[in-house]
Order: sequence, then structure tokens, then C-alpha cells
Amino acid sequence: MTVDGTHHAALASGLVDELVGEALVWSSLHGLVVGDRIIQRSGTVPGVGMVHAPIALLPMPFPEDYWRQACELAPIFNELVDRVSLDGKFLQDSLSRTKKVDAFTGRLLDIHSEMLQINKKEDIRLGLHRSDYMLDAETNLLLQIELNTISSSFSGLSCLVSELHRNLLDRYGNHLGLDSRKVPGNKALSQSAEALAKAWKEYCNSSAVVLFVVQPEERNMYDQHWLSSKLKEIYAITSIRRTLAEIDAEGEALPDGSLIIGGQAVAVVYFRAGYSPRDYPSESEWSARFLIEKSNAVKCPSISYHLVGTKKIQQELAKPNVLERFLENEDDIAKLRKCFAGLWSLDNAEGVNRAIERPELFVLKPQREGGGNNIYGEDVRKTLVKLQQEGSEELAAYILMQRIFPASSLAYLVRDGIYHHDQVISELGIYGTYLRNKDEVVMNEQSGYLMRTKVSSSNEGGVAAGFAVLDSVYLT
Ligand code: ADP
Ligand code: HGS
Repeated sequence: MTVDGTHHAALASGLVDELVGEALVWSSLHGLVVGDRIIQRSGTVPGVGMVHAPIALLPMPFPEDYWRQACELAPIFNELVDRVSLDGKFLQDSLSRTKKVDAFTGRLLDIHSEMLQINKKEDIRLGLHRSDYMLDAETNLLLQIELNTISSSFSGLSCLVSELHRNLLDRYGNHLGLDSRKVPGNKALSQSAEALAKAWKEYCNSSAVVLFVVQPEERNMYDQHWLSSKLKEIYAITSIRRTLAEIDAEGEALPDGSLIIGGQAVAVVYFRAGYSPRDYPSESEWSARFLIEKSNAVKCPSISYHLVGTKKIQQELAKPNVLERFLENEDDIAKLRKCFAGLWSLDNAEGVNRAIERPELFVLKPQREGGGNNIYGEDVRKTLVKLQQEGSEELAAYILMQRIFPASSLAYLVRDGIYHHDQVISELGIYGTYLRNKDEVVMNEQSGYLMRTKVSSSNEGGVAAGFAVLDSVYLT
């Protein structure tokens, strides 16, 4: 039975051992797995070593009204991304100073401005986004951490965690005083596959393939394979996996703009790499990104969608009167604003000074994705003082964000077959799928969820980054 009301209270150790054993067997039988080490291949031949994905043993309690709020926001953020992506000047202007001090963002912007110069239009636009939130215990507000518009991971594995938790509660629920129906169904995999398939269909070339752009070193390949296997099983669509370097070597563009890889036409390019400077170790990878962008394939994301998801744009959109430039509906605008945490550029002397006084209340963020890049606590003060002393342009490489403090609770986390009982905090990701062809919005959905749980002492989050585990939700 539960002890302190939350069902993560200390369970009898015999019961925990049994639950963990059942969870690990279930995970292996159902493909809730990750590679057991970095695979040095291009992803065409996945590593044969695998281990269960890091998971929470039981679902995380989460208040239903905040859950509904987060789900409601997905189609609004989807539409916002599309509108902002069309304002090339806003993107270029907002990122122009960052460009001076952040070479990676600068290269992305260069590709974007080349597309503007050739007046490149993306009639078919596909977004597979994930908006991440934390429930701030100080303000009781659901606050957005960030909006991911590229390589939003775990649409495959997150569904399996929801199924695992439902399965465990079906069998042990009355023993634990828990009801499996409180774990929401998770359609992240089916709707992400559906969106990719519909984009492929809009491209109207039945012999074309979906190209997964992958990293040469990958552990999360099975989360990716879940998508490509659904594309094949349900829609009879073939996917191929290539690194950016392989695309540079094998790819070519036909005069009509078609992208050809190894003799096959590509309908959709789905990026599961290309979001970090580490993905561009040479000019070859940048050539591949440019070749893809210039082609008539559907990009997920396009360079514009990619730029909309940068933290600098997140901070710019939080400024007064900016959302009104992109959306008409006042209710929608109010709903978005309600989930914005404090966000400042480092031009804001008041914000910077407050952060120097109380660094523990802020997070300093470079324009980076993929986890492990943020600056916390005393390092916030040190970095800000250093940047101020240098009076350098460097300030434009960062944004300052209000630190969000979710309430912590007890949970069992299982990693590499070993369980720990820890104080944890969680982060709810809501997937959004958006597909448009010219003026027709083909899809604009909230599409499932990802709950990530980490020990409360860890500043950074991220499963791929090794800090968090995959969890699901128990609506309260
Ligand atoms: P990335 O794009 O690299 O994942 P994020 O902005 O998502 O960077 O931050 C990574 C992790 O850092 C988040 O998953 C969360 O755990 C933590 N984090 C980020 N911003 C905040 C914040 N404002 N308050 C508290 N934790 C944060
Ligand atoms: C992949 N290996 C992300 N994606 O979604 N992070 C986490 O899976 O394709 O690790 O906690 C790559 C970022 C949340 C999942 C990892 C958004 C990746 O890091 C891709 S950019």
C-alpha cells in the first residue's frame, strides 16, 4: 500500500524486486531498449548489444488539469512555429548578434539566408515537435522549458513506458492502490509515423523513400527504428538511414530539385542528427545539410523550423507584443504567455544584475540542443561577471532563464538492471505533429507525451545525456 500518498513511497523490498524483474522482462520482450554502447556505424547496421531503456518503475503522479493545459498548448505551438518560420527577416534579425559569436548558429543562419536569396518556398511543411514543461512548485504554474523542433527523441520508447506502467498496474494495481486507467494512452509513435507517412504521400512519388539523418555514433537507434518499422508495416514506406557525411558522398540533386541518395528519390528528410556542432565535424556535413535544404524533399525540420526552435527565438517570442505579430487569436496568445518562464537576453542589465546577485534562481543557456550545455548556480554568476568584464559580444550567445523548481517526490529508477530509490523531479514533454501543404493544414495535433524523471539534485536533464530516465504519467 502507499505510505505517503504518492505511490513511490518505500515498497516492501520483496515487492520491488518482483516489480523490477517484471519490468525488465517486459522491456526486453517489447523493445523498450537502447544500444548498450556507442555504435561506430552509420546506423545502417544497428549494434546487436542492447540494454533496457532507463525507466521509472511506476508512473509519476501529475495533476490532470495541468496535463490538459499542456495538451491544449500543442496545436497552438505547432501553428506558432509555422508562422514564425515564414518570417525570414524576424529570424535573421533576432539571431544576427548571436551569429557574430556563435559559429554553429551562424552556419545555420547562412543556409537560411541562402534559401531566402533564392526565394526557396517549402510548400509541404512537416513538424514533429516536443514542448517540455515543468510544474513550478513556487508559483504553481506549468512553465515551458523549451520547444524542440528538431530530433525530438523518444516518440517510440515513450509509448512503451506508458504500456509497461499500465501493464504493471493491471497486475499489481490493487496491491499498490493504483488504477492503470490513470495512465493516459500514448499515441506519440503512431501519430509521428502517421505524420511522416502523410508528408510522404503529399510528395506524390510512390517510389520515393524517407531518409533518416542519423549520427555515426548512436545509442538511441531503436527509438528511431520504431518509427521506420511503423512506416514499413502500416504504410509500406521504405526508410533509409544515412549520416550527413554519407549524404554528402552519395547524394545528388536533379535539375527538378529531387534529392537522390544511392539512386533512390527522397520524399522526406527526417533529422535525428544535425542539431549540434558535433554533427558537423567537417565541411562535408555542412554540404550535405545545404544539399538537403536546397532540394524539393520535405524537410523535418526545414532550416526555418530548426531556427524557430533555438533558445534565442524562445526568448525573443517571450518579449511583449511579439506573439501578436504571428497569431491572431487572443485566447491562444494568452495561453502561450501563461506558460512562459522568465526569459531575458543579456542586454537586459537588470536581469543580468539580478542573476549575479541570485545565480541559483537562473539558468544560463547557449544556443545548443541535445542536453548537457546549460550553466547553473555559482557558474551563472562567474560566467556573467566574466562576460561583463570582457564587455564582449559573447553576451549575445546566451539567454538567461528563470530557474523552475518542481516539487520533488520519491521514485524507483531502474538503470542497467539496478534500481535506486531517490528524490526526483520530472519534466513533461508533449509531442506536436504539424503537416501543411500550401494553404491546407493536413495535420495539427497533440500527439502523445514523454515524461522524464531525474534525481532532484541533478541540474541538467536528458535521457540521452545520461541524467534522466523515461517515465509516464499517473493523472491525479
Ligand atoms: P537542451 O535543448 O540541451 O535539452 P534544455 O533547455 O531542454 O536544453 O535544458 C536541458 C535540461 O536542463 C532540461 O531537461 C531540464 O532538466 C534543465 N533545465 C533547462 N531549463 C531549466 C529551467 N529554466 N529550470 C530548471 N531546469 C531547467
Ligand atoms: C536521437 N540520439 C531531445 N534530441 O529530444 N532530448 C533526452 O535520439 O535521435 O535525451 O532526454 C539522438 C533532443 C530529449 C531526450 C538524440 C532534442 C536529441 O538529443 C537527439 S534536440
